[in-house]
Amino acid sequence: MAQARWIPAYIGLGSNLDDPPAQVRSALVALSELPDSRLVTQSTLVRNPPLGDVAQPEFVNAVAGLLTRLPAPELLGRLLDLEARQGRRRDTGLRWGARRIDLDLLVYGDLCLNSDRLKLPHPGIAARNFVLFPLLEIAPGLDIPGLGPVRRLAGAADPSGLVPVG
Ligand code: A4P
Ligand code: MG
Repeated sequence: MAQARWIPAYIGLGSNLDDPPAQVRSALVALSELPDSRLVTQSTLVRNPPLGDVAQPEFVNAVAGLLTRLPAPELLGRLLDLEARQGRRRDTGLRWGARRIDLDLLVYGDLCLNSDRLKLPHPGIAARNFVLFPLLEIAPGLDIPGLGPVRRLAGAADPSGLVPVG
């Protein structure tokens, strides 16, 4: 059920399969249609190399800022539902193919949680330039609970490798 208060929430979007810019844009449209929520702002899309040891195509990432009256677990449930709806395709007609979109709940107001199902703020933020610089773009005054000002975190990160999608 919707809460009485609007909470600022930030969502990280990532795709590296099946026309990533189009995947990210269509997820942004889906975010704009969430119930009891308003999509307030969205960052530039950035191409960037994959983080981690797995050999895989480059990613396109972005961050969106919402105001929402959905409780955090319900918002997460909606994001997982959008991933499932958008993120699978029939490749052989029998099998479901790879996920095309990753939606992470980065920050939800000043909430800090550490359950398996929902960790807040998202544990990857401080180590991910493809999250920090888009966040800095849309919310330069943001103070990430437990981590500090996004301006300081981005100041310590390396923006090389992030290429705006034209
Ligand atoms: N979960 C807990 N907390 C959260 C939260 N704050 N937001 C749980 C979202 N989900 C959260 O997620 C698995 C479970 O995490 C969910 O069921 C939820 O209950 P998932 O998205 O299905 O799993 P995943 O994508 O394999 O894990 P994760 O941690 O999202 O993957 P990563 O670490 O994001 O790795 N390189 C670049 N350049 N850009 C990328 O976007 N992404 C990955 C994916 C690797 N390298 C990348 C990028
Ligand atoms: Mg994820």
